[in-house]
Amino acid sequence: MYDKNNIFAKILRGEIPCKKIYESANVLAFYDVNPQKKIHALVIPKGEYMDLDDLNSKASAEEMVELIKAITIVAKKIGISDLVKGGGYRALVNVGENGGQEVPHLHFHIFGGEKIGKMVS
Ligand code: DGP
Repeated sequence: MYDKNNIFAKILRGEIPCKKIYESANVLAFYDVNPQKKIHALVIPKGEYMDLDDLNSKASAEEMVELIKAITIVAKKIGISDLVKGGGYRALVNVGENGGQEVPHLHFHIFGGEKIGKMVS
């Protein structure tokens, strides 16, 4: 069951501040409070989805498309998407305990601004 008191639900309700990068009808993107790389952003759906499976079974096609599109919009906005200018980034989702998910609201991590290194460590 979705936990309405998770930290991202609080950010979405405006109860906790965030450094906002981008917002649309169904998506919010902001900087990670504990960056793991030089640039570390998070892209989340506004809908109450715990993980990818939850999104897949409950979200509209419009919400899904908007979420995926937001990754590229955000990467462009924070200046890490232009490959000619040395950009490039990694987008990833942690799912569940084995996947290392800590916050139970679906989120895409976007890492960039430097070489991101090994895919899995
Ligand atoms: P994950 O391990 O995939 O669930 O990643 C959760 C991320 O959320 C982690 O990188 C730290 C970030 N985070 C946790 N609390 C906050 C917060 O209050 N604000 C922001 N901006 N990020 C947070």
